[in-house]
Amino acid sequence: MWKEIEAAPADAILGLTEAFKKDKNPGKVNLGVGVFKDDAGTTPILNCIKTAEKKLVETETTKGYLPIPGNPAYGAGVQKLLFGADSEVIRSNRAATLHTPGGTGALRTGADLLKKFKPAAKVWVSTPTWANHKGIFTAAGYEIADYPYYNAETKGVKYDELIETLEGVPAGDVVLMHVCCHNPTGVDLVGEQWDKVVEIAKAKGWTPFLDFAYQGFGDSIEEDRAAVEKFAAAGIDFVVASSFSKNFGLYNERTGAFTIVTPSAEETAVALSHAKLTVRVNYSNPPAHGGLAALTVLADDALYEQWIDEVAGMRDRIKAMRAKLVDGLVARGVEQDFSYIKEQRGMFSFSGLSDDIVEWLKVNKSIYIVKGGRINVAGLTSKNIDYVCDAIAEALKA
Ligand code: PLP
Ligand code: TYF
Repeated sequence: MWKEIEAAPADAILGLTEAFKKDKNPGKVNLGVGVFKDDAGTTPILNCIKTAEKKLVETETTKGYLPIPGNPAYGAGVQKLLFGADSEVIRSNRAATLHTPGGTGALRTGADLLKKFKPAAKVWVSTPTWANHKGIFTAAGYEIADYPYYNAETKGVKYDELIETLEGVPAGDVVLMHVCCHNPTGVDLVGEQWDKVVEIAKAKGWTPFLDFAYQGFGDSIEEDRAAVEKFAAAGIDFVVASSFSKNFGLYNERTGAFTIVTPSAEETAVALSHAKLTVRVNYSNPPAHGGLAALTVLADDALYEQWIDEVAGMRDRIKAMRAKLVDGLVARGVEQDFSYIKEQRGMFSFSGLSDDIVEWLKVNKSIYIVKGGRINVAGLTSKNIDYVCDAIAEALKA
């Protein structure tokens, strides 16, 4: 049956890694795919996870199926991360959490669940957004609409246009928002800007869908959840897709969570019953290992402290590389102002490099950057930073 069918194009981000692997240049640098790397250029297993995994191996007695929503203790642990341990949402049983295969699994579970009850809803995404957002929601049958977000001139958020658009989103539509460390821009809403968004969501009746893939990569686990707490305090319906790929380094263990918040415990129980049906026909129940490892860390005071330190270590390393990149370009006489890269948050920097420069860097220097100019700052190391700064300086002058 495949004879007549044309091959699909490679994924814009993962395809870049395939090209990188084939490149024979020993000095090649992959600044594409969003994976944390340490200064040695490796994606480490966190020490807290190593310890947790040892514990698991010693204490696990079965590989029997998990319940459809996963281990209830995992859901409780995730809710503490999302809302804080003494949150009203938790006390009132207004949240239900399902262990999902990664943040992607959470997004798709939420997309399918909401589609069932809002078949005509559009999903609104930021311009730009993570490429897979459109793919996931399109696959779930949604029409996609865009809201203004990144301002390439100011390197900030188009706040007034964003607010105007959100004011006009029809009740019942879904609005997908990045809680922190926006992918790909690294530019987030702050403080009162979130209050305004929450106020509009409440007044207009659209459903916030929060994508939370980088908790801890902005300022801290607690500070990065500020927007989630604001939505929770509003007493409205919303959902959250959490990914633990980055902050627990559990990329290939496919560890995430889908959380539903409603105004009452009764509604949440109804929502959960339907979410279970959605999961049952997709992947039936989650893969256990990554979630159990994360739960082991969350449930142990010493491992939790170690995790907080390790997340801070990843965050600080990325911040340090941002500064080295900006200062390195200044030191090479680059006149274009790149200082905004220091202010961007999370793993990514929307560098402002044009697609022509991005292509030039790939062809001439074996430096791989996503089209649109997104740099994975964690791909910079003390070994390759000078090479990258030299190459960008040369490209800008070429
Ligand atoms: N959402 C955003 C914004 C992401 O950047 C990512 C991963 O890069 C995800 C969701 C999905 O994460 P996971 O690998 O856990 O599926
Ligand atoms: O770099 C990014 O934005 C992501 C990374 O299954 C990624 O696309 C790669 C594989 C995957 C999920 C996310």
